[in-house]
Amino acid sequence: MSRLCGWIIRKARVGKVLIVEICGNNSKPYVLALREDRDKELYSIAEPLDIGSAICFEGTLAPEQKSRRGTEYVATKIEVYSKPIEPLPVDIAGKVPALLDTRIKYRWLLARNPVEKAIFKIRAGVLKAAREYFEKNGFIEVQTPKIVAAGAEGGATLFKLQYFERDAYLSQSPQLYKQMLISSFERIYEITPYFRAEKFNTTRHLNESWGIDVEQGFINGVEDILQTAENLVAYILDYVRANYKDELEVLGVDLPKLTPPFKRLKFTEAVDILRSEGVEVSELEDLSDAAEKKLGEIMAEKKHELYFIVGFPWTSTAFYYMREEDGVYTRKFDLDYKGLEIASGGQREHRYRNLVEALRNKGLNPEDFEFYLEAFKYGIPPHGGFGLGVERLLMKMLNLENIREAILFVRDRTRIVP
Ligand code: AMO
Repeated sequence: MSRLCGWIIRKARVGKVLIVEICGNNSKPYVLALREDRDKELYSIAEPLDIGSAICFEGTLAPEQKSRRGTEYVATKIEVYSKPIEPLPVDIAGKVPALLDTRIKYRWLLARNPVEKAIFKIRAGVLKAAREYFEKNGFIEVQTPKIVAAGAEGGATLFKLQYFERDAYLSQSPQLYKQMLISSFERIYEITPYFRAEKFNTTRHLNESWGIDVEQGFINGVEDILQTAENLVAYILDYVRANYKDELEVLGVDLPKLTPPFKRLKFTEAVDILRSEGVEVSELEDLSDAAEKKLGEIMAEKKHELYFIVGFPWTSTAFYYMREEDGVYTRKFDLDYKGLEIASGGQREHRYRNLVEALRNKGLNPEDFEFYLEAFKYGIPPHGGFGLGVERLLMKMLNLENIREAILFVRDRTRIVP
C-alpha cells in the first residue's frame, strides 16, 4: 500500500468510470479509474473536484494496467488537501500548447505536468552527476562571494549596486576567487549563479544563469583541463541517460553516448574551415554566434556533436588566460555542443609579473585587483579551469530552442517577476 500525492491534471468520464490523472513528483501520471457503482465513496469525493485540486490517495498498483497515459492504481482512500479558488490560467494537462511567454510566466504551475517537470528533474540530475564526478575525482566544493568589488569578464556586463558607502557589483563569475583558492586547494568546484548585464535578447543568454565552475592546480598544461571538462560532460550525459529514462522519454529525447576524447580543433583551423565555406571570420576576434552555429553544422557532418576550439587569440580573451610564447595566441578554449558554446576555460597566467602586465595590456588597473594579485605571490602552482553553463548544456542535451526553457524563473532584459 502506498500513499501518493499530487495535483489532478486531467479528469474524464468514460461511461460509468471516472478517470483521474494525478501528478506530483512522479514522471508518469498516477491514474485512478473509479466506478460510480463499485467505488461509491471514492467516486463521490473525486467527482466534484476541479482540475488543480491537491490530493493524496492510498492504494496499490492495479493488477491490470489499462491506461497508456500513466500508471494505474486501485485506491482505498482519497484525501483532499486544497482546491483551486479560480480556474487555472494555463492548461496543465498539456493539451493546448502554451506560448513561450506564458510558459515562462507560469512555469511554477505548468511544472505539474510531467513533460514540463522532466526538464527540471533532469536539471537536478545534471548537478547531482557533476557533484558525483567531482567527489570521485578529488575536487572540493567551495562557495565564493556574489557581491564583489571587481569584475573578471569585462565591465560592460556588470550589475552595479550600492554597498553601504561604496560601489559594488553582482558577481559575473567566480573567476578571481577560484584562482585565488589555488593558493591552498589542489582542486575545487563551485555551482554558482552568474549575473551578467548583457543587454541583448537572444535565445542563448540570460541575465542570471548558473555555472559549474572548476579550478585545478598542479597541471602540466591545458590538456589536463580539457580532459577534466570532457570527462565531466561525458559523466553527466551518461548519468542522465542511465537515471532519467522516463523523463527523456516524455521529452522525446534520445541522448546518444559520446565518448571522450572529444575533437580538439585549433582556433586557426576553425577559421580556415569557416572561410572555406564562405563565412567571414576574423583571425583576431572571437567567433560570432552565426560562425559558431555554422561550425556546429560542419562538425556535425563529421560526427562531432561535442568539440573543443583551442588556442583563442589574445585579442579575443579576458586577461587571465596564459599567452603562448608568440604572444598572439592563448591557452583559452571553448567547448561547443551542437554549434553552441557551453563552456569556456583554459590555463591561467600564474606568474605574478606576467599577470600584472596582462592586466595593463587589457586596459585594466592592477591596483583594482590587488586582493587577487596578492594570491600570486606565495607559491601558486600552474593551474586552469573552466565554467560550464548549466542552462546551455541542458538546452543542447534536450534540444530546447530557447535557453529560457531550461530555468524555472527567467531573468532576462524584460523579466524580473515572477
Ligand atoms: P564565460 O564567460 O565563457 O567564461 O562563461 C562560461 C559559460 O557560462 C555560460 N554563460 C551563460 N549562459 C547563459 N547566459 C549568459 N549570459 C551566460 N554567460 C555565460 C556559457 C559559457 O560558456 N571565467 C570564465 C570561465 C573560466 O575560464 O573558467 C567565464 O566566465 O555556457
